[in-house]
Amino acid sequence: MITLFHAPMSRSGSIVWLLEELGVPYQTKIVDIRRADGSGARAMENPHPHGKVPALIDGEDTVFEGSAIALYLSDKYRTKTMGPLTGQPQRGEYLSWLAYRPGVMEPAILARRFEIKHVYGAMGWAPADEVEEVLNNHLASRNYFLGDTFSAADIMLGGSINFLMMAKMVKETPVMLAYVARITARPAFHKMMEHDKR
Ligand SMILES: N[C@@H](CCC(=O)N[C@@H](CS)C(=O)NCC(=O)O)C(=O)O
Repeated sequence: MITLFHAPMSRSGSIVWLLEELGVPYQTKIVDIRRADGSGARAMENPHPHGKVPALIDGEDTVFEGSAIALYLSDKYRTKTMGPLTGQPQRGEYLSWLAYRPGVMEPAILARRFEIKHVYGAMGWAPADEVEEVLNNHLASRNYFLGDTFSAADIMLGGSINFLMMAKMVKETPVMLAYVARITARPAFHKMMEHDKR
C-alpha cells in the first residue's frame, strides 16, 4: 500500500489529488511540518531529507519532492493515463513542465514575494513577470499544459497556480482564471479538498 506523508493545506495536496485521479489504494500519514508563521516542527518519521511534504513510500521505494513523486506515480500506475511514458509523444514536454514547477515557477514567484533581487546568470529561475508571461502565453492556446489532454503536469503546476493566485502572489488573468476553473472542476480535486477537511 502506498503511504503518502501529508500535511493538510500544503503542497502534498497535489499528490492526494493525483492519487485520487489514478484511483489506486493509498493511505495518508499526517505529519507536522514547519509552517511559514513559525509554527510546526519536523516529524522524525517523515522520510523527506528536510522534513518537507510530500514524501511517499511504495513498497521498497521512498520518493520525495512533488515532481519526482508525480512522475513516479504517473509512470508506474497506469489505471488512468496521467502522463506520457518514455518513447511516447510529448514525454519531453511532460518532463520539462514537471521540472519547471519547483525549478523555475515557484522560486520565481516566491523570490518576488520576498523581494529577492533577480540576478540573471546566477539564479536558476527567471523573473516572476517573465514566468507569468510564459505561463499565460502557453495556456492561452491550450486547455492543459500538454494541449487537449489533462496530465499530472496540470496537477503540479495548476494546483500551485491556483494556490498562488488565491494568495495574490500570481496575477489573475482571464487565461489563468479559465485554466484554474477548468482543472479545479475535476472530481478528484474535490476529493482532495474533502480529504483535508477530515
Ligand atoms: N520542493 C518541494 C517543496 C516542498 C515544501 O516546501 N513543502 C512545504 C509544505 S507546502 C513543507 O513541507 N515545508 C516544511 C519545511 O520547509 O520544513 C516540492 O516541490 O515538493
